[in-house]
Amino acid sequence: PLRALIFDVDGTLADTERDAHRVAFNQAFAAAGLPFDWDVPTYGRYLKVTGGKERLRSFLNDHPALPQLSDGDIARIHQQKTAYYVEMMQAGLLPLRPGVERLLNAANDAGLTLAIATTTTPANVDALLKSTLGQDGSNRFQVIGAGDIVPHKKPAPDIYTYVLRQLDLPATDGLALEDSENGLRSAVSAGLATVITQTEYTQDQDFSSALRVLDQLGEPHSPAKVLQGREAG
Ligand code: XBP
Ligand code: MG
Repeated sequence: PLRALIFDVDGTLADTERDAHRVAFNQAFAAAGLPFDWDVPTYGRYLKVTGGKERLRSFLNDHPALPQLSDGDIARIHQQKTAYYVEMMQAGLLPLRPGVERLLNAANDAGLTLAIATTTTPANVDALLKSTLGQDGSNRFQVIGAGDIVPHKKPAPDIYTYVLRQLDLPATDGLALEDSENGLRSAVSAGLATVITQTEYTQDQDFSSALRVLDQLGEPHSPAKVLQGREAG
């Protein structure tokens, strides 16, 4: 039976990548005096690498003419990036995606357990949940699996396996909500059925192993849907 919903954060709970994570990285690069930044398409390409520190390392590996950084430098720049990201969340400008809060409430009313499985740094999750769901936003989730607590980030199954173990549930009792192919591969490898809500960055990815692929969780008659319907003619 279905007992738990396990949510990814970035791209699933909120559209954080383009206008928050990417911008925070660029602020941290500028503050460190680094001679590069990430435009929207470049960031999209490097989203294939999950984890902010891992993403920066991969970018530098691909650009040998740029100044190369030690692991310590990357960790410091990434800490600064996290601080900028948390500031952005505290400013409260980034909403949850359409329908997310309604689904959280409905799941809660139905007696389902809520949990989080994400690659992102815990401070980022906490700041997003506080700014969108209120001071006790994090308490709505029984388990929050985030960041470096497991050895291998998505698409490895580790973070979902960790969360299931903490919940003491078999994968057949859970449903994962994801926005990306890396996230889908992680959840499916852990044995979870997965619903995808696509984003601008992930809409062309391979979701053939998903239970369902949706453009969003919003109300069937939400303005966005109506407008899309009109565009489609
Ligand atoms: C999210 C990520 C993260 C964020 C940045 O993937 O890949 O790297 O972009 O977070 P998912 P940090 O949605 O699949 O969990 O900079 O804190 O690593
Ligand atoms: Mg995601």
